[in-house]
Amino acid sequence: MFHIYGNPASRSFRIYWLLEELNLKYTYDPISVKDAALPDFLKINPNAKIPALRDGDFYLFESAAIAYYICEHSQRNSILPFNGTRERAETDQWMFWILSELEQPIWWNTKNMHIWEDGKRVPNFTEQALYEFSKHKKIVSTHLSRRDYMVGGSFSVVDIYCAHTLNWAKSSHFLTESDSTLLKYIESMKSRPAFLKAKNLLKKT
Ligand SMILES: N[C@@H](CCC(=O)N[C@@H](CS)C(=O)NCC(=O)O)C(=O)O
Repeated sequence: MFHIYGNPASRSFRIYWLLEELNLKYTYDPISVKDAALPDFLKINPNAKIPALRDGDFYLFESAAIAYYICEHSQRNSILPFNGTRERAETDQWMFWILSELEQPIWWNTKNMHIWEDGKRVPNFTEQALYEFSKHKKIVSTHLSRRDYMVGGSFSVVDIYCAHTLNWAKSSHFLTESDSTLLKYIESMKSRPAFLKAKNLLKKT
């Protein structure tokens, strides 16, 4: 059984959504972003960040590493294509791109707007973040204008990461009505039963 430390208003949601897609059992161990800095949690993730996973006496941090670990356990090629295939290489390409490119301007903007204390904030930072994001937005929008899913012809772990990140961009006002391809994609991913199940389940806790 997987134990997931986190909370739904964070990147942890990606993991709950994945577990629901795979119909795997897990426990939800709620921890706030603030409490992630407490000494007991630092033993689990020295970065003071969520999510983190426990599987027996094994601990893991970094949401994508956690997602891959869970996918590998499921042995389901459609959610994470098997190693050595071209689809797997494309999966890795998009996963690394989402985390290192697409997500970063949104994340740094969130830090600047909501996380850092007043003295640390950089004026007009949103403008720079939007500029960077708009370059990435074009790439993903062009890609999705020709297909329903990020890789291959079916839903995979990349769609969880991409839709979650784009939805974060939307709530940060980084998307406008003219981003119809991306907005349509987000809505389609959010209508998946597993997404709704994760959302409802976590609402109750
Ligand atoms: N690259 C990490 C990022 C984790 C992360 O930054 N999580 C946020 C919540 S979504 C957090 O715990 N932030 C606390 C902080 O930055 O102090 C991952 O994908 O797991």
